[in-house]
Formats: sequence, structure tokens, C-alpha cells
Amino acid sequence: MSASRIVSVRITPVAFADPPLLNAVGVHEPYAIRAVLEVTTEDGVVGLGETYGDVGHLERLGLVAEGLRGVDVFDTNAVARRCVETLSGSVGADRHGLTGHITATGTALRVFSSFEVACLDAQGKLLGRPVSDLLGGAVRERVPYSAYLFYKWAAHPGASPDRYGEALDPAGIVEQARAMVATYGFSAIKLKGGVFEPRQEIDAVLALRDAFPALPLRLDPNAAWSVPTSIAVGRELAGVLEYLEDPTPGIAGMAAVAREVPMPLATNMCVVGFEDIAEAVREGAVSVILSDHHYWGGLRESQSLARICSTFDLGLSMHSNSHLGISLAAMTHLASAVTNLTYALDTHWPWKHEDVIVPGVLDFVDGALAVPTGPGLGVELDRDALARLHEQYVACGVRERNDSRYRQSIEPTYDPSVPRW
Ligand code: GKR
Ligand code: MG
Repeated sequence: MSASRIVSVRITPVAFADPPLLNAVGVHEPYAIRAVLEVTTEDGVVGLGETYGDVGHLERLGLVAEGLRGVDVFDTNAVARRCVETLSGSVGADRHGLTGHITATGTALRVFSSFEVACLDAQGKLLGRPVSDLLGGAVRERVPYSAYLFYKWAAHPGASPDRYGEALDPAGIVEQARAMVATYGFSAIKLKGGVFEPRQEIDAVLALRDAFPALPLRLDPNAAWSVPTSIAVGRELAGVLEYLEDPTPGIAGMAAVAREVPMPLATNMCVVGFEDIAEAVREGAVSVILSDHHYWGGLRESQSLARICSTFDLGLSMHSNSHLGISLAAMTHLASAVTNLTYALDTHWPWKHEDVIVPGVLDFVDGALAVPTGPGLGVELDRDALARLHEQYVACGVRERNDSRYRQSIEPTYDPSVPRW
């Protein structure tokens, strides 16, 4: 066996505290769950990956992991083949949040992506080069992120308020934006909508425009609106939004909206795999695709997506779910190496205070992260923190993300059906 062959894979589910962030289908539970992957090579190099922690996904990761012993970390094509063969057409049931439909191909790509990142981390460590070099080299040294605002309760029921407090109206949203921009220096702002009736959310965006006239703004109601409502909102926010994200469900609905509103439409819901792109382009449904290496199949498949976007003159941004530092490092390396990833990326980073990595590498300055320069992803696992967050996972009882079920446990009459307005 050469030194770069895999001798073991460890998958550790973890849970970290998450505030009560509201969205179109419910509210975040007190803990977000993730899985941390450690792929160890024969000479003891450990490659790190991070992905969803939902129970079905963990099972699929475990099945694939069993077959990876002996595979070379440089042979990610072989890793991809093992994923497809092992999962043999199974389709994941969970949506890991609001990220659109799932196919068998998408299920395999979701599993492969975290192994690919771990293999790239190991490759970089073996070669003494950052992952950005393995992706063709960084075209930018710093990667900008956006402030990701949420309507939210002050606290989970029975808990003390978190540092951001309540935000249930335009004034609360502006206050949240001020706190986040002051701490991180973000130079773009996204509001998660689909929570209140559209008038309130339009007013929140207008209040943000007045408070931050120089910053690009985005609104994402996660398909909570009908086509006519989306058109009305889009027209009212003409000249105010950088892009409007997933106002309504499906490619046909988005195309109908796109024909009538002045701003670009973006998506992480109706175009979530390569098989969706042809129809979306034919119909003119979207102008910006939010990539996400966790479900597009890893960093290199995300680079292919970027190439396709430039071919069809589509913009490219990046989607986020609640995540930890291994994912943030992977997102940053990817963004550093993609010429046309020019929008400030989404991140849920400000919403958490716990992590599994040693602090000090991923520090925001002026809303941007310096691309880590150490070997691989450039971040180091904090084993005590990993153990602590794993114990938290065991104790917290959350085994799959379900924002609707949690909200209904608090408000039994809550109806998560969309489109709602
Ligand atoms: O964290 O509630 C959330 C978001 O709504 C997330 O689940 C979405 O997938 O951020 C995402 C988006 O842009 O749609
Ligand atoms: Mg979105």
C-alpha cells in the first residue's frame, strides 16, 4: 500500500447550539446537527470533511465508508464510483433544510462531497499545499461573505435570550443587521423571508436600504409566494435588491416571475443538480445559481457548475446551511479558486458559538475571510471540542433536521405549506 491509501474512516455526529431562526417552514431547533469525517491514510495523515448529520445521511456515509479502505485519496473518481455503487440508486428522504428536490444522483453526490473534501484535505497535507492550489490556485486572497439575517425569537422556549435577541419586525431586523455588520464588517446583506406576510418583509428590506444605503441587499422567502405575489413584490423592490432568491416554487413558476420583475432571480431550490440546468436555461428561470459543494458533489463538481454558469452567462453565488469551520474552510478554498464566484457568499457562521476546529484561522475582517494558507484545508481539528459536541449530539436527541415539526411542537396550528401568500 502506498502512503496515500485510506486505512480508516471515522464519522462523528455532532450537535451545536442553534438559535430559534425562523424560515418559511418553521424554526431552527435548539441544536443543529452535522457529521465530521476523518479519513486517515496509511502514513497517518488525516483528511477532514463536514456534512449533514441527519440519521439517513449518517447511515449512507457509514455504508460508503466501509468500502473506502485501500482507496487512494488522490483517486476521488474511485471514491465517487464507490458512492454510486454502494448507494445503488437510493434516494435520501430529508432535504437538509430548504434546498430543493433530491434525486438518486443528488443523494450520491451529497455523500461523495464530504469524502471528496476529506480526500482533498489529505492530498494537500501530503503535498504540503493548500486545497486552493489543488483547485487550480487562488484567484483571490480574500473571500467576501454576506450578513445572513433571520427573523427570530429572543430565545428557545424556556431558555435565556441569545446575543442577538428578538427580531420580528423591520426595526428588529435593522438592529440585527447593525450588530452583525459591526461585528463582522459584512458588505452585503441577505434577509431570510417567507416568515411574515410579504408587506412586512418588503418594509424590512426598505428599512435595511435606508439604514445601509451602500450595501447590496437580497431577500429569500424560500418559495413561500405565489407567482402573482412574487411579481408584485419584485416590482415593488425594483432598484432595491441585488437579487431576489427563490420567491416561488419550481422552474416554470420562477420563469413566469423572471419575465415580469426587473431584478435577477437566484435559486438554491429549483436548480440543485446538473440535470436541472438545461430546463432552467431554456425557460430563462434564473439569473444566479447558488452553489453548495455539500450537494453539488464536492469542490471540483462545483467548479464544473461555475464553468457552466459562465457559459450560459449565469451569475454564481453560494448557499449555506448551519455549519461548522471545516465546511467554512472548504467553501472559502472553493470560492478562492473560482473566477466567476463574485457575489458575497452566504454563511450561517455568526449564528453559532461552538466549533470543532482550533480557532484563529477563520477570522472575519471587513466581512471577508483570508484563504487559509496551511496544508489542505488549513484548519485543525480540536479533539476535545469534537468530543464535547459529540456528547451534546448524544444528549440532545435531535436526529434529523425538521424545522416544521419543532415549530408545531410549540404552535400546534402552524401550517408549513408553501406557497403561502
Ligand atoms: O437555515 O433556515 C435556514 C435556511 O432557510 C436554509 O435552510 C436554507 O436552505 O439558507 C438556505 C437558503 O438560502 O435557502
Ligand atoms: Mg435560498
